[in-house]
Amino acid sequence: MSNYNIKHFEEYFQIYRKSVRDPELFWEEIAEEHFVWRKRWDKVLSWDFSKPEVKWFEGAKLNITENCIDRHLRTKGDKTAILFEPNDPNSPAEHITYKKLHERVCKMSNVLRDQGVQKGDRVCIYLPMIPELAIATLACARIGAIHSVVFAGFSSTALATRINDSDCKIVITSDGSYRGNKTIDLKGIVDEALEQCNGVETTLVVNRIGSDIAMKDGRDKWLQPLLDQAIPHFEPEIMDAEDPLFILYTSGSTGKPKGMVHSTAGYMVYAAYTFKNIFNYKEQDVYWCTADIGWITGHSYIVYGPLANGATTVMFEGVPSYPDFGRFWEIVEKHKVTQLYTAPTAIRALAKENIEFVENHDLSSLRVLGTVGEPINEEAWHWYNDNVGKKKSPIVDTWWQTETGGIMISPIPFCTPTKPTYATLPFPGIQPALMDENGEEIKGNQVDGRLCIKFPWPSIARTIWGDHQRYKDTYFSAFKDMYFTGDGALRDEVGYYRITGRVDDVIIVSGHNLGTAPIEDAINEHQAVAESAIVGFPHDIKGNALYGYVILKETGESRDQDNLRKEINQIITEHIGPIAKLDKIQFVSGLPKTRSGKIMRRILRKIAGKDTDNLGDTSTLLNPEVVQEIMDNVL
Ligand code: 7RM
Repeated sequence: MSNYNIKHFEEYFQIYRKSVRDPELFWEEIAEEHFVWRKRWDKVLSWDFSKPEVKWFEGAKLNITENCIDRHLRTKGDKTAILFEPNDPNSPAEHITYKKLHERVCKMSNVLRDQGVQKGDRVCIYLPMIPELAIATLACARIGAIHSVVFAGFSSTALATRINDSDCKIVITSDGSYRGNKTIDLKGIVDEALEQCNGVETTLVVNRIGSDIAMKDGRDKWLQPLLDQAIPHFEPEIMDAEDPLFILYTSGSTGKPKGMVHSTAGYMVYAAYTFKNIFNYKEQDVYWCTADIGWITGHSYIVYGPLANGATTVMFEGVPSYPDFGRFWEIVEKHKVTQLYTAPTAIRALAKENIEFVENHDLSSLRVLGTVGEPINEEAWHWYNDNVGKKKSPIVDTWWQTETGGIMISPIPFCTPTKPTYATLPFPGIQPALMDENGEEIKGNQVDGRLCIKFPWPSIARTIWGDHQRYKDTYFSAFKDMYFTGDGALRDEVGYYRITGRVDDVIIVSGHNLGTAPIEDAINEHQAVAESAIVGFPHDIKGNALYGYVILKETGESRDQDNLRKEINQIITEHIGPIAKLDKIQFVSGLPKTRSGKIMRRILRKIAGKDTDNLGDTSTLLNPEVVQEIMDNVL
């Protein structure tokens, strides 16, 4: 029995049981049969969640790009690896074959090496969804540098924080980016960020939009002339299994973003294995994940997972609404996309539009549909299933996190019967547990609790860059010997999981994780603001939108409230990005607080969501009178 290709529901259970009975044997067989290694491992797994420390395939040597590119050259050199669909529907799509990808990654590797980038150095990549983004990412991996891709929608302050946190010495960016019919001045944002980043010696600039930008002498270099002179060969750096492959930042509920560190071998094995099975990948497929490579979904399921399988992976530069809301369906038809992996927020936005946008296109190539990023509501699930999948394409509702590196709970298409809003069953090798508030595991079915994972899997993040203590505190302290996900979940009568959402202070807006703390920090910088609290409330399209409660320093002063609201959102845009803007801002005289001084967000959430019939336990409140005031003035 091949563990690598799960074909029937029965087989899933057999493989799952084996993966729990003997995880080391299970992962060893997969690692052995499906990858190229320069040296075999000495030990499959060593771990201790109390430290916490996890090591997979220790002693092995490899380069992930050899697995994602070189080994396909002989048999699939002329196959399209990356299919680039530009923002402008009238510009031609670009088919980058495995041969061409190899050449471009090697050239980029040579450029980076010439710029002094060594093994272990951190490289910040701040690029739109153009081929150079994937190529730069892979080039870092090829030379053994640690990439830190920052989503190109983040503000200059957010970018600077991330560059400084991991001490990047080089930034790869572009003059600008296209977004629908607008352009964004990316280089301007980088220039602003770099005023706060002393460690950056070089920026390499892709010419994407041909805008007239300032180039700082000695620091800024156009990338293309350097690539033109580079040779198309680069011997991959031989890495240890546990060498860091990349850092990717994710918001926390407190303080600065967490730079999650992923390792090389375990990450590769897990991303490849999950991709193969969860997307039912077959040789002729054209697979499309609509995420940005700036998020973990793009890392694992646009770049590494698909390429490790020799797949054709679509990279889309644009947005679902440009030139109109038929764009996704036009792309599916044009490239005969077989797998479409997107987010509930996109599905909801598209479902709101005229159904003709969908019906005008031939979607018969689609075989598997996927969703990720937040819980999918029943209505969106059915819309996707009925109108896009025509009730024939299974929907894989994939639950996972930046920290987990790969999909953890998901149906396997044509194998696991799906159920709307349920991520269903753990992937082989994943051992979930539901925990109660006293730290006890809740056994049996038809229960709910906090979702933890009991046993390590190959792609678990190894640490938070520069702050191992925070890694321990955040994920391994709430429950003994368990990885705590921060999510709540329920398990139905047959053992299927449904993820109910975050139990901490991270709010997911349009699929983007936003910590409340950094937003509050930004608002509090406004000179008129004394204190603030942000909560999420349900929103038809975004899933959640942000509701801010703001205490002003001087009460009674007749300030223009609408103007203040604008200024507050302006500050948020500058500090974090437009994605974190508040939909509603209510000025209040106080915030409900516990005696220990913690804001009771639970109450604020209920008020913002207009769900105030039962506010729950308010006995620990220091100032109950403020609750009534807030309710009376709710927006
Ligand atoms: C892949 C990704 C992680 C958080 C996670 C959940 C939520 C993700 C689902 C989901 C319900 C899903 N990484 N989440 N997928 N909730 N069903 N299928 O999104 O680090 O950016 O976010 O997203 O709360 O903890 S992430």
